[in-house]
Amino acid sequence: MNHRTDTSVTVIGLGLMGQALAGAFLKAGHPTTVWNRTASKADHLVAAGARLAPTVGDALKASSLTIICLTDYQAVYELLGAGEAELDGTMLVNLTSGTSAQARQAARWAAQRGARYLDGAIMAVPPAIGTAEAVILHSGPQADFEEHKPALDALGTVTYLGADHGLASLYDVAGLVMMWSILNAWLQGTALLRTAGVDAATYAPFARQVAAVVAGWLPGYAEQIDSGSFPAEVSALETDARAMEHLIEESEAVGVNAELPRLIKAMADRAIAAGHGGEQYPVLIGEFGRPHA
Ligand code: FVH
Repeated sequence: MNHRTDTSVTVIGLGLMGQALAGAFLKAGHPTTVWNRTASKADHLVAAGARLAPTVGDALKASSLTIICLTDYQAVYELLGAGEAELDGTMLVNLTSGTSAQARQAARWAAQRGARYLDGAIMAVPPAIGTAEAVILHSGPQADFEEHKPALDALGTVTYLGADHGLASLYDVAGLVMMWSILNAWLQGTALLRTAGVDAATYAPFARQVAAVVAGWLPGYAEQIDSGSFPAEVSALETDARAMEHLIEESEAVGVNAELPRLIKAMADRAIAAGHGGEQYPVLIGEFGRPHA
């Protein structure tokens, strides 16, 4: 990664993630100021060269760029909304996890106080911070992102998503649903195979192969969704639904949990009832794109 090391940076919030963020800035050579409610969490960072600000207000004044990473947005308001935190003229990058609505609200809140604001989402665990493996998403004014990207690069693979402050949080949850869906599907398959004495390690390479094949379908399926046309080029939804029934029957017969298979089939059944049985699987976007009554 290409780092410019002269930018002074403040990190507010030294939980597991904030400590990793501050550590990465220090490692890249940035003069780094830190602040945390529980000051002792800064000890090893101070030993590594960080400056511990006596107050959050001092921390905000110390640098041209402030990263904040707290438990949630409520904590951000509690901390930065307190009298001593002067936000006017600061550049805030909020890497606290939340929803898109919370991010947009925080952007308005910051603007009312004269701060420049980028929202962000971290798709990595603390040990990955500072490596290319750490994907860090940003949204908000592009000029602010471009100006501070050389410093933000110290944290990992930083990506700009667009001016809408909510985008980073939306991509974050979109990534989470991919992660949990893949893991849940693998766990369902593992539970089924264990009833026949096949262990998880034996199934894992096969599951990985299936996941890779399905991932390869995504660009073509995305074209169908974006065009709103779902011709059954390889399989119709009603054919898939029959296989879903096998999955439910098998799960019940061998005594494993059938909740996930039933949910999958219920969504397909609704689309079929609405007349989409002859179309291809991505037609289910209609079911995902609205609340379940
Ligand atoms: N850790 C991870 O793997 C994930 C990866 C994906 C993104 N997250 C998000 O990062 C945010 C912080 O997570 P964390 O792991 O650092 O969390 P903690 O170790 O629990 O640290 C929480 C920090 O927040 C401070 N804090 C909480 N409430 C307040 C408050 N009212 N005023 C001031 N500071 C507050 C807390 O301070 P202290 O307890 O040490 O005094 C910690 O610094 C989070 O959004 C994850 O979803 C991490």
